[in-house]
Amino acid sequence: MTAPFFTQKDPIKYRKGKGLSYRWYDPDKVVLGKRMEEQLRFAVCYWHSFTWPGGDAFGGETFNRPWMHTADEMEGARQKADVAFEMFDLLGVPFFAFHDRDIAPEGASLAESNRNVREIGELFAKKMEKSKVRLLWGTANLFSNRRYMAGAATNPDPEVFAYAAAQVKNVLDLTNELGGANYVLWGGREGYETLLNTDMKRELNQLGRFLNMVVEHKNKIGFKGTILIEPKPKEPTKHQYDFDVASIFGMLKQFGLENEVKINIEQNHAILAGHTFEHELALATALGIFGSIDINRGDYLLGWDTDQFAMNIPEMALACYYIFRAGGFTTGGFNFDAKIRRQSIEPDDLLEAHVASMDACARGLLIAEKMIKDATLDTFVEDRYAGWGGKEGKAILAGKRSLDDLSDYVLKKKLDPQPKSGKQEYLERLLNEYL
Ligand code: XUL
Ligand code: CO
Repeated sequence: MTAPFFTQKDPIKYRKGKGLSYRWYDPDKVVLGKRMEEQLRFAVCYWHSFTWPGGDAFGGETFNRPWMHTADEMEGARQKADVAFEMFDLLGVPFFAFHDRDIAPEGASLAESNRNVREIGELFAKKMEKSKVRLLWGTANLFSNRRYMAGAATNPDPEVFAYAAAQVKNVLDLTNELGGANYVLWGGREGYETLLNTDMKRELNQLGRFLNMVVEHKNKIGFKGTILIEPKPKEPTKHQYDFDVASIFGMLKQFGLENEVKINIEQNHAILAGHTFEHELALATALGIFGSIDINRGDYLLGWDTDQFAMNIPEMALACYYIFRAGGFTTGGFNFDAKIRRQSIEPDDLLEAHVASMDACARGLLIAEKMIKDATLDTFVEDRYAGWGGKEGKAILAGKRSLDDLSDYVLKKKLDPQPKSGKQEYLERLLNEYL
């Protein structure tokens, strides 16, 4: 018996109770027209919290979780589910997210692996009857097994493509049955290690076909959730095709999927792509393909995906500003794709991490609310483009002016447009006032 695993016994509440409490995350507080819980839609991720053993490139397991050392792996998977639901209920989070291989061991054949995933899926369904936690998204792990070393959908071998498709079918069906709000595709190894052995045109077409098959299956089974793609520029491969929001948008257009698929943006991946988190958020909302986020933080001094719990309040404020000024989430949410450090070996460190990061996000939301309500920033940006609301500006955008027309216009009016200050330092001071 693994549960109770945590020393914390009482559900964690806003500024109440013994032990841990939320200082800022008040689920019932109405922010920008909705309860905080409904705005932020927090999800615990199964993989980092319960399946990652604490290893790094130089050393193995540090956590010694009991469910990772059972003689019967399925017994371990059931114990892990007990602990996961214990944590969901202690935190009071509204959602969780999983990969097929985090929740159940891979079997000797796909049929056995599918059965293992389904058995744990049934256990989830039973536990969800007693818990308020819902499924934010499911996904298939198409990157750990060696069969996927050269990619899943972009593999040179169509049998690997078929295997990946079969795995996705099983998890998409399960996600649908569990009432999941989304299904995520992260192209773990959809990229290349060396161009010397790679036919990029072929691989991109394979990826396009795969994505279309996922959407076709979603429609066939009547899945009401959103299909999301998660960009990441590199790691594990040298170059990944789903590099960032801009390149995914191009791909979706190419494959005719721009109205079918949305994006799950991860903070750490944005940084690896050389962008800020808010750049990716602002672009996705501008293009109408914003779906959800994986919330964590990278280390600005390290060039890899450290997946630390997000704690930086100014960063969360800006992220929330761009998410909520565009209306916030529909099916998406804040998924904690974050892991505690490998020295954080006490069970309650998992709770501390989530509580601290939920508070940081809640503070970010409260700051964003001030920024949105006050609207000084928005008004400044609107004024900056005010000229486009005039007769000529409108005519240009409506396609009613040619280069000839504009040349005549400038010459006739003797135009000599004067530059205006971009006021960056004023805007940065303004931002600091809200914090
Ligand atoms: C990997 C990553 C994934 C996806 C889901 O960097 O972020 O865990 O979130 O496969
Ligand atoms: Co992620």
